[in-house]
Amino acid sequence: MILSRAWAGKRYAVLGLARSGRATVDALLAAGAAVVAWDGSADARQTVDPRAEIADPTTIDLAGFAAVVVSPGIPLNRHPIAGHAAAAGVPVIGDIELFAEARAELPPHKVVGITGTNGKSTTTALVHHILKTADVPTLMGGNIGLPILAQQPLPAGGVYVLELSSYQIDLTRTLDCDVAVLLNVTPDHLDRYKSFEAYSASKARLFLMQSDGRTGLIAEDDTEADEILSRLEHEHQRWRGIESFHHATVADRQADWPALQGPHNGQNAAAAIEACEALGLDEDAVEAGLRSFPGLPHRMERVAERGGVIFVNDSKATNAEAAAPALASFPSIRWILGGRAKAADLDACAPHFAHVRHAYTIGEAGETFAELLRPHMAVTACATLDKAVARAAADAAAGDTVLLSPAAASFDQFTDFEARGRAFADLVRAMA
Ligand code: UMA
Repeated sequence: MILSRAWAGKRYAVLGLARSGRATVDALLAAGAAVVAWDGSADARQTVDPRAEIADPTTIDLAGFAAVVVSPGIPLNRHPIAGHAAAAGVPVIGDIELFAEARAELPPHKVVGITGTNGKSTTTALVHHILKTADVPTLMGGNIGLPILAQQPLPAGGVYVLELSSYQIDLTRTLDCDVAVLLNVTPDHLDRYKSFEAYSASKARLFLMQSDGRTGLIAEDDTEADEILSRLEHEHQRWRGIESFHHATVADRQADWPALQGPHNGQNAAAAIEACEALGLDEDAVEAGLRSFPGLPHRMERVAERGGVIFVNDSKATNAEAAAPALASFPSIRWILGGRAKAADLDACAPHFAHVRHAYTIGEAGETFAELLRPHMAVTACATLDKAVARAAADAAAGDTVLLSPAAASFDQFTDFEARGRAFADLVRAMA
C-alpha cells in the first residue's frame, strides 16, 4: 500500500466506495488518519464499516477536515458535495492527489502521467511493458483499473505509469509528472463539463502541474491536442520541456509490432517511444518492448490464426468511432458487429467500408446495422454471436481477418464487453 505519514492524525471524508474509494480508505486508515466514509450504495458502505465512520459528507459539518476525497465517478459538476465542501473551506481531491502527497516518502522514482480521450490504456500498458522488458521496476495505476494507493511502493529507480482520466486530473492539484503525455482530445464526457473547451482545459492541467525541467509530450496529429500545445506555449509561457509527436514518424516500423497496428496505435507507439526515451531508455530496449507488447485484452486482440485467417477480438469498440481504427487496420475483413446501439449511424466507420468483404450483424442493432450497410457491402443478419462466428469463419479465405468490432454496447446479450470478447475467443478456440 502507498501512504504518507503526513496523513496521520488528520480527518478525511471519503465519498464513493468502489475501487478507488476503498483503496483510499485503506491507505488513510493505515497511515493513522480518521476516516468518515460514504457511498450511495448500502453494499458499498458495508465494505468499510466499522473501520471507517459511516456518514454522508454532504450532510455533516466538514469543519476541521483535511480534505474530502471523492471517486472519479462522482459527477462533481452536479453533486452537492462540491458546494458543501467549498462552504466549509475544505479541498475536494482524489486518490491521485493523495499519491502526489505520498511521493516525498517513496524511494527515488519517476512518474509518467498519460491522458487523452482515446488510447490512454494502451499507451499506459505499452510504456509499462517497455519498462518491464528493460528490467526497470514499474507498475501501472489510475484509470486503467488499478487504484494507485493499493499498490506496493516500487524500489529506488522505479517508474509509476499512471493512466489519468480528466475526472482524475480535476481532483488533482500537485501531481508533478516527470513525463506527461496527451494523446488526443475529442468530445466525450460532456455531461460532466460545461463545454468541450472545459473538458479540454481539464486535460491541459496535467502540464500546468509540471515544474520546470519536466517533459511534456503532446500529439501533433490531433487538432485539439495541438491547440493545447499552442495555448500552453503562448498563454502559459510553457516553452521548455514540451515536445510533440506524430504517428507518421513510426508508420514504416509498425509492421514489426504485431499488437500495434493501425494509425491510432502508431500514435500510441510514438507517444510511448518519446516517453521511454525521456526516461533514459535506449533505442534497442524500446524496440524490444514494442515488438513483444501483447496488447490489451478485447482491443484488437489477435486470438487465433487458422489457415491464413486471423481472428481479432475488438469487443471494447462499443461505438462507431472506436470500431473505425480496427476497420482501418486490416485489408480484407469479415466484420461482426451489433449489440445495443449507442447511435443511429455508422458514419465514423464509413471511410473504411472498402476493407470489409462481408458484414455479419448481431443483437438488437442487427437489423438496423444490416440496412445501413447493405448499399455498401454484402451483409448477413445472424442475430447471435455464435452464428456470426460460424458463418464468418466458414466464408473466410486465407488473408481475411474475422473481426469482432461491434460498434455497439454489449448489454442486450452479454453482461459487459469483456464477457462478449471472451465468448468470441471461446467460440474461435472451439472451432476444429
Ligand atoms: N457513487 C455515489 N454517489 C454518486 C455517484 C457514485 O455514492 O453520486 C458511488 C457509486 O455507488 C460507486 C462509486 O461511487 O460505489 C463509483 O465510483 P467510481 O465510478 O469512481 O468507481 P471506481 O471503481 O473507483 O472507478 C474509478 C474510475 N471510474 C470512473 O472514472 C467512472 C475507473 O475508471 C478507474 O479504473 C478506477 O477508479 C481506478 O481507480 C473507469 C472509467 O470508466 C474505467 N473511466 C472513464 C473512462 O475511461 O472513460 C473516465
